Amino acid sequence: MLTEINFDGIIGPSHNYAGLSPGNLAATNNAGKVSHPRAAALQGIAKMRANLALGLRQAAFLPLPRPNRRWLDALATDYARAAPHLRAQALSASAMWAANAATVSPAPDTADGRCHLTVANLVTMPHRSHEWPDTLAQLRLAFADPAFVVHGPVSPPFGDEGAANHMRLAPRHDAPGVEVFVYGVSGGAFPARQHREASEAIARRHGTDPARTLFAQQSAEAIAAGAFHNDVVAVANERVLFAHEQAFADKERLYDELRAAIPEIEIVEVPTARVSLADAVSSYLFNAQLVTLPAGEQALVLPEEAHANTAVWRWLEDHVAGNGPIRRLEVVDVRESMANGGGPACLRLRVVADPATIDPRFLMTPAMLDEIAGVVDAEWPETIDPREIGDPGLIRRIEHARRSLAEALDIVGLLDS
Ligand code: SUG
Repeated sequence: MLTEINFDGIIGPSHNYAGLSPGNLAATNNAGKVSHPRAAALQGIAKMRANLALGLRQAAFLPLPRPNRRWLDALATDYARAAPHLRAQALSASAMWAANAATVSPAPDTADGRCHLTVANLVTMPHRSHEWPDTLAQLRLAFADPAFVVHGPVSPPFGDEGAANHMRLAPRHDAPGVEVFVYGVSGGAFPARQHREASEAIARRHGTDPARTLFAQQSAEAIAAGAFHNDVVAVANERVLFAHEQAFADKERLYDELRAAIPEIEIVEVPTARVSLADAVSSYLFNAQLVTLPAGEQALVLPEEAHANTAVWRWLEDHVAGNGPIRRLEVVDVRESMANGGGPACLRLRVVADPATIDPRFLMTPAMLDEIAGVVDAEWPETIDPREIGDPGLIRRIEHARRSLAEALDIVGLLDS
């Protein structure tokens, strides 16, 4: 049976604050701070546990090999000799934000009735541009069943940041849906990371029905306010779109197109008068996971920062007290990821599929999460000070930690070529 499965990126042992993403205000404001990789990974595991406890299907991706020695080799250098900025870019644990791993078009939306995935090229940011080969290897493993088609990246220079700029609305997960590709237009202080050409290429190769494929421009104000991905200002689940008033350049057109395609749609818009763009970005209200619970009602899995913001929490309480479609609020602590601009929704890639078609090594149970937490506890560095990233002892520890986890999950031989 087709169901939503969330694949979270396990937070890697090299998690650190290097300030590598201009336009991502949390990451640039926290540049140089000491990170806590062990606590970070345990927070991510706790979120997965909480989602399992809600009755949701949960899966996970292994952290990628860091530092990325193959990338440095292609640049004719190595970790010991590389310039400091290349070293930081090679070490980033940014693949934890699995919403940027790929764009997924579930089987009911595609011409051939298979679920299509395109790995994101992430070309806008150097530290993210070298994720895709190892991500692709992992996708090919997890989705090897003929129910899936896994595609390579869209050609540069067209930037593609994956599911963070893609929303799917459907009466139910297993029914044909409308896919909304959100792109940015450059020109402001910060880069627009998703290009329309990339989104169009993905829609063509996935074979989505042109009549049920929409392209919407992200508003320039949202990008300027620090919404470097659409999922910082909007999230969709089944028939519900939850968005900030200023998320889109032409919201009336998008809303009209959506209403025409899905008559039962519910658009929950948060007005700027209640929650400013600045509050939306700092609290990550919209970077929540909007999920359907087994009983059929929808819940928001929010970061603690949203709970701590008075204007945001008041709006949420009013919505739940009223007759809105979001019936339940769940708060999770993902502070270490948040400090690099990654909330609960950034940490997961949504796949609508039959769990029986997925490599079982990626599907999480409470016992597997306990095992992963055991490896993290024993092996993940407690802290990383960005000034220490040249320390060979730290690098050995990071590489050993990831290998231990790959062994525990029994995926080592297949991922390390
Ligand atoms: O690409 N941060 C990530 C955060 C990605 C969030 N994902 C979604 N919104 N879906 C980024 O900007 C910071 C790494 C550093 O600076 O050390 C970073 O890459």
